[in-house]
Amino acid sequence: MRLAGRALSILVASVAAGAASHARAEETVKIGACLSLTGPAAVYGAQQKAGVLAAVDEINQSGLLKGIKLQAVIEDDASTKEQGIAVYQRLISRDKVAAIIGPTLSNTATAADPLAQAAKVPVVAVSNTAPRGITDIGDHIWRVSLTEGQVIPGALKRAQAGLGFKAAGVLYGNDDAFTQAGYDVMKSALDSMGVKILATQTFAKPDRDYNAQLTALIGLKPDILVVSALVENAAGIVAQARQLGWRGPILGGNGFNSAALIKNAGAAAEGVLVGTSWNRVSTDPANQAFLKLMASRNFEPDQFCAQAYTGVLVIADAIRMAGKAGRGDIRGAFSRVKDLPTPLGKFSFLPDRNGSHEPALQLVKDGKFQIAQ
Ligand code: 1QQ
Repeated sequence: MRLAGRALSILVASVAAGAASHARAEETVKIGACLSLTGPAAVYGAQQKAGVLAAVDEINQSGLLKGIKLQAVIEDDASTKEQGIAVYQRLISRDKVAAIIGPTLSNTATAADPLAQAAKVPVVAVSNTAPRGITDIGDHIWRVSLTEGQVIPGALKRAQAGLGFKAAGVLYGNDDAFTQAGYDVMKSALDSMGVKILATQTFAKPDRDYNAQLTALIGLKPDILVVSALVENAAGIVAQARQLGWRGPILGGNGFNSAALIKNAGAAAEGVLVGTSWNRVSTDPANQAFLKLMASRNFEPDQFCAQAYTGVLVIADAIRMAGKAGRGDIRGAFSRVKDLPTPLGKFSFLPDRNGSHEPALQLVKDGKFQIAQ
């Protein structure tokens, strides 16, 4: 009996193995994600991690890539250039990833992306918004996130149509690639709109007291404060401006696009305006499906989650079109990604490897980001 039972189980096993050999062997393809999970950009990184994992699970379950299964390799760049470089080295040489998503900050990307370019590993930036110094690193660096240049001028114009401001006070971080680039965009947009910049003040990332700068700006009686800052600084700036009696509008750049701004600034955040790449209330089926997916995972997504999710979708679409997942295959298929349905809208790359879709303007109202209609 025991022998017969054993023989039977061997027979069953060999039949199963025979059946499996007819199917295509499943290949696992590693997608690296270099995200800020600690340090000042950690609130963005947590959202990005959730978006990457949701997209990888969804694609694997859908069978879209036939015999290919995606595996996310997520590493923490600690919001610094140094860690970003170390993470890229590991992803490229140790993990041999087929593509990299990230890094979270433009500042880190300027240091890490050249390694991927040199190793011919395709990168999809999902949150870098500095207009220059990212995709122009080389032909392996692509970007899903709209730049400040694609979002801020439109946001300022829409805000001005509603508020009619004529004079601005400007405040920006002068020690970060993104906050500096955001400032450049804000200045040229205000100049071209004929809005007078009464004064410009700066701060650095470690600063927590902005009273001197804000007092100087508010004293000049601008109609609006325009601020380029990462979220940790942004919340403090907004709160301190209100404490100093500022009742007017504040318009922020991409760094403001986090619920952490509202959580940390509290009621002071009411009325803050932010340009965004993600229209959270879009009724587009791809956005509704994304919202449903994240709700099923008990996760409240923000723009960074939607962008990271989209980054994985873009890589999967390239693999689907190429029918294989080598670094060169993925890189070669990016230019064929056209009108891909995503939570950000129908997504295509521009010839300069930057993304293209509709931005929106949002306003903090009743403790939440609301799309300004
Ligand atoms: C950048 C950004 C940050 C505000 C978000 C990650 O846009 O560094 O480019």
